[in-house]
Amino acid sequence: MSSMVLRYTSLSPFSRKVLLLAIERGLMSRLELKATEVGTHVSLATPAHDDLARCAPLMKIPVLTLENGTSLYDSRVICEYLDTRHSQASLFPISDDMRWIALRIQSLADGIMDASLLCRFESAREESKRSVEWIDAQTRRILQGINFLDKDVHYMQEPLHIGAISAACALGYLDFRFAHLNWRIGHDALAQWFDDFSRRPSMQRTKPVPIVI
Ligand SMILES: N[C@@H](CCC(=O)N[C@@H](CS)C(=O)NCC(=O)O)C(=O)O
Repeated sequence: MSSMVLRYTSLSPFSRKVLLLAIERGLMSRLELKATEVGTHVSLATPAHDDLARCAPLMKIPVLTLENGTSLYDSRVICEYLDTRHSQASLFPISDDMRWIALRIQSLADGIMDASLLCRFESAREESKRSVEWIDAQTRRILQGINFLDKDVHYMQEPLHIGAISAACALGYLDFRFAHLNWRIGHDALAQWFDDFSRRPSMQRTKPVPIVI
């Protein structure tokens, strides 16, 4: 059987969202994984990036190329598509109330990841060019986002949905790159939820591991 190609990186929280969904719904054997480095630390002028640009003009990962050659982005679209490719319970709730809550949690978690990546990119700039105000503004978004996720935690219990998956990716990324923010302080319910959620085999399998050079 031909497979779908997922361009991703193992440290990307948005790629992790897609991988979590694929593992949770038994789709991994249908994905061919193609590691594609992006970010300020890599030049975008390589053949791999020309290849990425041909299927995704914004040159961000994850990107999913289907068997018929169509490429899908971003992670929200890919997750929603993959959710149509299994026969287990959908990860996008259909009951009105829960659907909008799950999608809202996904948006908030994605926003926390966006703000975190912006912080990382800015922090990687030379000190003389770096804007502390910009980093502070993104950090404020992250912290306010965590406050709201903590209030929404009762919506993140079973059955599993895309909001919970996204929130886990955002918190996992904060643990990985922003440990100094100590997001658990003052957010006991969220911290407990995340510790329980992190025991899932899908979370263990996709845990980011720092690259030692
Ligand atoms: N909204 C996008 C965000 C994807 C994103 O920001 N991916 C990062 C890696 S985690 C990336 O490719 N960054 C490269 C860049 O911004 O140049 C999604 O949900 O997939």
